[in-house]
Amino acid sequence: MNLKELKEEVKQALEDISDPKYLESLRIKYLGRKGEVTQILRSLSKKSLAERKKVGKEANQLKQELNHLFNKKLEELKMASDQQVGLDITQPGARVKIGHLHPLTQVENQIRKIFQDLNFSVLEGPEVESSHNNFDALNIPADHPARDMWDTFWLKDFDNLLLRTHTSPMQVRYMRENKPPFQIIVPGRVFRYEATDASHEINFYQFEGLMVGDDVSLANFKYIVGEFFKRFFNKEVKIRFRPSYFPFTEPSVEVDIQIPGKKDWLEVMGAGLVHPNVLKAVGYNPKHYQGFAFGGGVDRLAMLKYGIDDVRLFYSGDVRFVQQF
Ligand code: FA5
Repeated sequence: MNLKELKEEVKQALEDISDPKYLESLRIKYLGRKGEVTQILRSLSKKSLAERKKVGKEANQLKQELNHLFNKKLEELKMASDQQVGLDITQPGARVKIGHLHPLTQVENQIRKIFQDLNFSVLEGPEVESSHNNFDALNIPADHPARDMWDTFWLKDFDNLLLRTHTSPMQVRYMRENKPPFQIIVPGRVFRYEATDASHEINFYQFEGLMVGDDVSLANFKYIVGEFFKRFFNKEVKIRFRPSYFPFTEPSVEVDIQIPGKKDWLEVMGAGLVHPNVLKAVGYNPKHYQGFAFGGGVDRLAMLKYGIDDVRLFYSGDVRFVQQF
């Protein structure tokens, strides 16, 4: 039988096959160690050089072609049997679960981005602070009743070290090292030694803002917070300033917002013009510089954005909760 006839014979045989086992026996018959094509290639050694060249090339080609035909047929048979057991190989694969950012991280990233777009620099500060930066330099001396506003975790065995109760000490750190004009934002974790409830945690996240220059005013602050909330909630939010008290700002305000379609006003941040005593404590001349500062709660904004009624859910470690974001 010549090579051409052999090829036709195999092609014919393959057409009628439906059993993979039989396919394999056929493959062995032609391409196995003692198979017909293998035999032809083996027998070449006894042939003349010219014939060896010619037949050898053709036989090798045939071997490749047949290999291809057998593989193709095997694929076909596999697919047919998959379909029989109801397997749809065109169905998209099951989605592999990979982790994602915690909702608080997502909200903090959004806050960073919005302020960066408004030309603020983003900085971070240490969670362990000196009582000087957390209180004294912010115009809250040791015997000041306002210290009660921030129940404090003190570090055992370390005099005057504490877990920062707010991000405001970064105002002090930054101003000591830099000269105005500047505008910064400092997101970060803070700690308070207080009982928890639906809107209070013992550790939570704040973002501090500080803008100081020659004549920075509350009007500038009003514009910046307006822009911030509009971009954060993606709609025109109503804003209200209420007189308040913080030792490190004068005047001081609470910022309330009202989301369209909602009745209640919600308190979201404290703010004010930086107190002259704070400017003096960092070596600025209050006659030359003034500015505004604000501190907002990341958790509270995340609650408003997603309609969550208990801050403690963020820290519950319950994947059924975090998976929803
Ligand atoms: C402060 O911490 C001031 N440092 C803010 C400030 C900065 C005022 C700069 C003026 C100038 P207050 O204690 O009100 O203020 O906290 C600010 C925000 O943090 C609150 O509006 C609220 O959104 C959030 N917050 C306060 N306590 C908690 C808590 N226990 N759990 C979750 N969020 C809280």
